[in-house]
Amino acid sequence: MVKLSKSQLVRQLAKKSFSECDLDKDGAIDAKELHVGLLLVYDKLNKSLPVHLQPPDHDTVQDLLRKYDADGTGHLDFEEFHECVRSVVGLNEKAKFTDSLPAMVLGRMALKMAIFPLAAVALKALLCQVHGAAEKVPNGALVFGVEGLYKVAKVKLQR
Ligand SMILES: [Ca+2]
Repeated sequence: MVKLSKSQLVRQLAKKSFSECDLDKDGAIDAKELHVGLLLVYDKLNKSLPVHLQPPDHDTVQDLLRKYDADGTGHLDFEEFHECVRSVVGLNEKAKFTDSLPAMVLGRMALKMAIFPLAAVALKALLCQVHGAAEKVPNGALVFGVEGLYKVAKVKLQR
């Protein structure tokens, strides 16, 4: 079997996604097609990852399209789409890695793995001061509780 380099793999992935996204088969990806394609990617990631990534909204997709639409046609041809995919997976030297999906996933995982347990420990220390029984509450339950509170707070903030 021929071993493909990372960029060759990404090019293959981009080719496959391109034909999947190009719903009207006109050989270009417009804003609507790009949005549908990205929602599918995020849906797949959210199903297989222990964290939730916020899928891009309409404005983010418009920005993305403008950024990679090198010739200003209002849609992406395959080469433009390929550049876009390379950025999304963190392979594009011209784009910031922090904007890529792996960076986002790592960021969210780090948040889940570090921030929530830390908050849970702080909460437990606080509860123990107020009420000794908190000592018996398992840390896992507190992490779960803190994460739940965080989600509720985030939903409220977004409104
Ligand atoms: Ca199209």
